[in-house]
Amino acid sequence: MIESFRQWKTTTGFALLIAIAAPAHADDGYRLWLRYDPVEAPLRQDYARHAAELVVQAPGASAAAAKSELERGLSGLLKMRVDVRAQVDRDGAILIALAKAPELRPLHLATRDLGSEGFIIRTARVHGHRVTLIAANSGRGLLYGSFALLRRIQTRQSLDRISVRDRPALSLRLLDHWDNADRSVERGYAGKSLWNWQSLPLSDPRYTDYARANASVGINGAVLNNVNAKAVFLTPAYLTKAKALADVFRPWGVRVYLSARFSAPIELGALKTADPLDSAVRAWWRAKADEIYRLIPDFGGFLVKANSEGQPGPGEYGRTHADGANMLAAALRPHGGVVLWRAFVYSSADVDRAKQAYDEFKPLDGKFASNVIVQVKNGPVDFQPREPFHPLFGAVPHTNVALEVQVTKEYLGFNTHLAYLGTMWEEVLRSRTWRPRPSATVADSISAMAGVANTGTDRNWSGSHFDQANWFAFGRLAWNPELPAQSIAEEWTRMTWGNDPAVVRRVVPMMMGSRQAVVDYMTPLGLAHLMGTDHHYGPAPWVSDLQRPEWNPAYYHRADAAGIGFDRTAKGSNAVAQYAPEVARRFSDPRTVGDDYLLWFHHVPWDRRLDTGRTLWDELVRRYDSGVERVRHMRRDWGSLKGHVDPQRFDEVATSLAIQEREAKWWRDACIAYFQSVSHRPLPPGAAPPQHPLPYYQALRFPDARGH
Ligand code: BDP
Repeated sequence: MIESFRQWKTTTGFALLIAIAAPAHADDGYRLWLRYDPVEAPLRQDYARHAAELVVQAPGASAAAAKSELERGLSGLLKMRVDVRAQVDRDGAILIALAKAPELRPLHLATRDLGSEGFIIRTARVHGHRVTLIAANSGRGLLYGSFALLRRIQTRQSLDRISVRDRPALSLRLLDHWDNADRSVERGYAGKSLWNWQSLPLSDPRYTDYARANASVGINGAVLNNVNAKAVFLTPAYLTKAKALADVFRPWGVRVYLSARFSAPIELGALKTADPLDSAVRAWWRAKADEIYRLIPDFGGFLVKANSEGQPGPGEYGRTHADGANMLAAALRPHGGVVLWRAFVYSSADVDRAKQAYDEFKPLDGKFASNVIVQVKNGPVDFQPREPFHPLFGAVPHTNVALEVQVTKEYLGFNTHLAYLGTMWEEVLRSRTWRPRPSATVADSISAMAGVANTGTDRNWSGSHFDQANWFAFGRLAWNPELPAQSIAEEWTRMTWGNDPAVVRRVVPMMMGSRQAVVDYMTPLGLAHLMGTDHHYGPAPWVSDLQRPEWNPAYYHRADAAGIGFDRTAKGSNAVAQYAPEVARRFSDPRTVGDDYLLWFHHVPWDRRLDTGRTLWDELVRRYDSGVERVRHMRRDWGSLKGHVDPQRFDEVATSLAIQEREAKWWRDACIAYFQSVSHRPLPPGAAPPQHPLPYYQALRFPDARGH
């Protein structure tokens, strides 16, 4: 479903830089990657030649937003006020115009394939003058083009003879906020919810800045409330609040969606049932949809978590996910809305939690209405530091599928551990599903991407400066799943930390290796879910006595005297059979599965010799050590940037990295101590011995004991 439509220039296109004075002022990170600090002279004069005036020839709120962002951005970057004119009357103008504008007719632009969000940026002659033209079929396209132009200046790429043609590969690029009415955020590590439900519909300038940030990376929708939904969000009072947000977001191309509680007809409508085939229930949802669209004419639709972790759903009435989703889809259809129906389901009944979503949803392929999108987490379990791709990707060709990823780092060290997730999502998007054709990837099988947001009221929005990169990378990848994670990291670094070559040279490799570091010190070689079961923060591989089997870390690692890992081959749970035969074959064989997923699919004897020449036990210990080692290097590399980065942000990152190093050791030592108690193997020579005996770690409780 993705059209290949790339305009990515490799990083070699970045302009070379001259020495930059060390930034001295304090900075709290509020401006995100939209900092617009002055370009250094003489490059600034060069860019200024391309901004002799700004001419906007397009009506509407999004074109006005584009204009205001360009004025803001250019005045910051170029340290001058840019003249705004009605007509191009000199060389060096920036002209923003709808493709159908009469001025552009002589250019014969081909814009049909740009759709409603794509844009062109190119050098052109208009009224006899040399201009930089941003053209699109809609105001939103112009807005995205304007951000793309600013990004080029922010990353010091040349505007001479520019020729860019771009459009999003996926039509829906959404942030899912797991925000509650009391402003708490489920799995939020950046303060409270951005939405002040108490004072809404009163506005707040931060709502606009949120929408600007999203627009700058192409995010075009926001689900306002938690998937563990409360019916209150569908009451008239809350819909009025949602409308206020929708009104602020609209010029920036961001539509509002709501998580809908499936049992709302009972809770709000006093009906006896929420059975999706009941006519009164259907009428209730129709009336609710009509009411919403009267307030929010471009409302995006509903996100639904049903029959999952205690949420109500059609299963209670003996109906399928398709029955439930289609009922809501019918209510939204007249208004153009969609239903995002989550496939995150599991229960203790199954021998392998990883299998349940596929088992429930695969038979429903072709049964979902055309405005239903089944939203599938990247892996079959739950946002672990590393999982293989979810077997539903590519397996349901007659169903619209969205990829759900978690921007907030619930299982990757919250906001204190630095982990750039661009590499993780690149890995998922590029995974070959072999279905429906051998070359098919996860990216080919999706029409939407949703990211569980990491935003909150912290001044830096995301709880740490580097977590902003994950918001940024999510948007960039949802726009173009083929973008390399490294290029995105470099863009973000230049926009966020500046173009000082010393900074770019250090920060980009730090980011690129950071997620693997977390994998190695938490869950190496395909292990998963070794963390504390309620907070999901610190190590707890010893937990095995919780009431539901799949809540226990021991359920996932299955360590015993013989070995470690979850046998998902035909001899075990046979989860491998859910993949295409080519993939299943590779995953089934411990010699071909690869280190990354070894213990995800296999129970491996401790003394089995791996490709590396080491035994499994020795390799495991080595991975834990190397995770800690990488963090140590990140700290050192960051430390070398003192004076190259403003002091406040420098110190904050340095403090987080110190926490991360301490906690990486905590993870390593606790896991090794535990696995050693099971395997009874000696530590390999050179390995760091755990600092404490096992009972010490087992007694640690988060968060009070985090300062160990
Ligand atoms: C789990 C989270 C839980 C969410 C659930 C979900 O721990 O808070 O409600 O995912 O995705 O990872 O619904």
